[in-house]
Amino acid sequence: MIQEHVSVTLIINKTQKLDKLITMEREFVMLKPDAVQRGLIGTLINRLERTGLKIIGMKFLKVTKEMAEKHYEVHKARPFYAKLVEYITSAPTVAMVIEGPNAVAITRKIVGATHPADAAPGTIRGDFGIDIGRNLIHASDSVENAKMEIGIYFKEEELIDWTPTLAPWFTE
Ligand code: IDP
Ligand code: MG
Repeated sequence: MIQEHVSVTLIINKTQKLDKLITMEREFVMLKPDAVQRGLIGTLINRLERTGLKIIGMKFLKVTKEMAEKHYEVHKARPFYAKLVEYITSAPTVAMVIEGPNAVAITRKIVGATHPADAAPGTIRGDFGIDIGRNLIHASDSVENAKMEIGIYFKEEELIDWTPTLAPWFTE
């Protein structure tokens, strides 16, 4: 009886550890040219930063046509594709990699729906946008796509492994 109890406890502990491992994610975020032109870099980064998700990479860059075509390849056949590439390459951007538990879902929630008119108040697109073609920010929609997009904009050695001192106040 005691033996059974011990093994059940062990299984639960293993499952909990596994959960933590599975949910630790990397998310790719880009502040688009309209966000930079409108002077919103600090404001928008603050919204992501204050969640407790950890920034592990950041750069200010003008996206090249080649980068944009790779990034938005999935939208190649869409009618808005050419304008999307023109928009994302039109002025500097801020590219970021953000890490933490459920980083993709949490970031996408803060970013809001694609069209600012559908985006909830309190989200970045809901609070700062009006036009789907000027929706301020990109965030990958899955861990897999985040990995691919991070690879377009960052070398692995540009991502910093660090421990925020407040980490225990954000996660158990
Ligand atoms: P997401 O950015 O919310 O993930 P996606 O459907 O992946 O949305 O579209 C990528 C980007 O393409 C959007 O953020 C927006 O900039 C642009 N886009 C999407 N649909 C339209 C459209 O109907 N007209 C103009 N631009 C669009
Ligand atoms: Mg998308």
